Amino acid sequence: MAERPRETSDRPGLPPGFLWGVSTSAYQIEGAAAEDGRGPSIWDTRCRMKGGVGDGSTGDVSCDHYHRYAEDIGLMKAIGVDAYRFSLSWPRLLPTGKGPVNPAGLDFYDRLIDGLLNAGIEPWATLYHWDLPQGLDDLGGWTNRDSAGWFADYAVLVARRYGDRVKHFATFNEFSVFTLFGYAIDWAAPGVTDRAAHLKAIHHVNLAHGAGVDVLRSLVPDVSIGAIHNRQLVLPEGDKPENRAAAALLDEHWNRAFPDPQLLGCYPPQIAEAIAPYVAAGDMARICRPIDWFGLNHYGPIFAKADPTKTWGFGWGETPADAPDHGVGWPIFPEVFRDELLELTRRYGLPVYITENGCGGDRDAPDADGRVIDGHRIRYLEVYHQAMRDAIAAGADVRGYFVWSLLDNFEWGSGYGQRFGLVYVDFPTQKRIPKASAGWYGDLIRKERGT
Ligand code: IFM
Repeated sequence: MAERPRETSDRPGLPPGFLWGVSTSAYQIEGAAAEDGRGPSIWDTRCRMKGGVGDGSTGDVSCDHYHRYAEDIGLMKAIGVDAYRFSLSWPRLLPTGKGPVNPAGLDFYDRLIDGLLNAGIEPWATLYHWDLPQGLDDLGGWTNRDSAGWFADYAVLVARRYGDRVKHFATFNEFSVFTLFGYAIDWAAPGVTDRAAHLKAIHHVNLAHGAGVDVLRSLVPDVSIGAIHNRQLVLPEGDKPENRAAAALLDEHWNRAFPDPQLLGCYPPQIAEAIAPYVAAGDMARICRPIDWFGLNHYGPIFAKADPTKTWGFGWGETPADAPDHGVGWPIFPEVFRDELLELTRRYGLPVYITENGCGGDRDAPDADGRVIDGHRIRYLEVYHQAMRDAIAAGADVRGYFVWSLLDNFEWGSGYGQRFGLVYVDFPTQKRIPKASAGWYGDLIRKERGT
């Protein structure tokens, strides 16, 4: 289905039917990790490895969304969002990744989807947000070429079960983050650091994406399919030639290793050369399948430097000390966001949904009156919102915006140290407190809709 503008009319400046949402992911909020037949994922394994997660925490309970989903839908309704982007937990549906299905897991997403629809909130489902079933990692995970077929079978299950009610699907979330951090830099599960493994993972995930698109297209009537990419400008630390070369290679890995083959049919030049041994005849056509929208996750630019000790010879550089702060307390670059939106429209020609943008940090806490006043997050969102409007005014085809995230949650390698939520979660009691930013976002949505 071609992505069409929705039919309501909004304030001048935004396209009609502009969509406002919030995003989360399964492992980061659901908890109930060993409940009702869910199998382990590679993140359950990593959380149990020494040093796997900075604060030694796990997603075992997290926000307990598995049990509190109805309350969380109520929070979204109170904010007034149009759509909720969540991910399905593959190991909750297929505990070992393939083979027997878990009926209780299927039922959970029925309840969630029905609850959203009853609340007037559109469900946007992502098939994969990093929680590969451990049973599949035991078979090589994404380094195994069969992984594309495993993913396609999982997509069939999802499409048949939920495709009557869910019409917006994304295949993967942030392809390059989980492959680069998981197979080249040991910052994410499964914690491999090997060039060949990384190249195979890139190619097989691309094949899985293509296979998933075909499944969704053939089984879900009126489906709208996207893929969600992290894209951030990569700048060299300082001006040394080796840092410029590092930035160019990181740019290929971070920004182009997935959207270019999926949407233009080719790998960027340095990766193309390295990955050639793993590309079989016909693969590029399997990867480059028509989709309906580009999902952009964007937070800010990244800085690269040469580091010969690392798998690809690049490492993360320092942000310049004089980088603009905009009153948020850490450097932000909204003009980079504006330019990225324009570049996406030009390069790939697809409608863009901003599927993640938001502000983390470790300073949110209830005040003496029990309120969480997160002025820094409001400032960040205001500035990025204006940058999005500037991009749209200059011709970027942006159709919607999702804040990351609804809830404070398990922030991967940082554990619970980084809070990104519009809603504060007191993890020991599971009490939810909408932060000042939740009120701000609701007001913005109403103002933009003119309601
Ligand atoms: O929490 C993550 C999310 O899972 C993927 N995008 C970035 C977020 C903040 O780091």
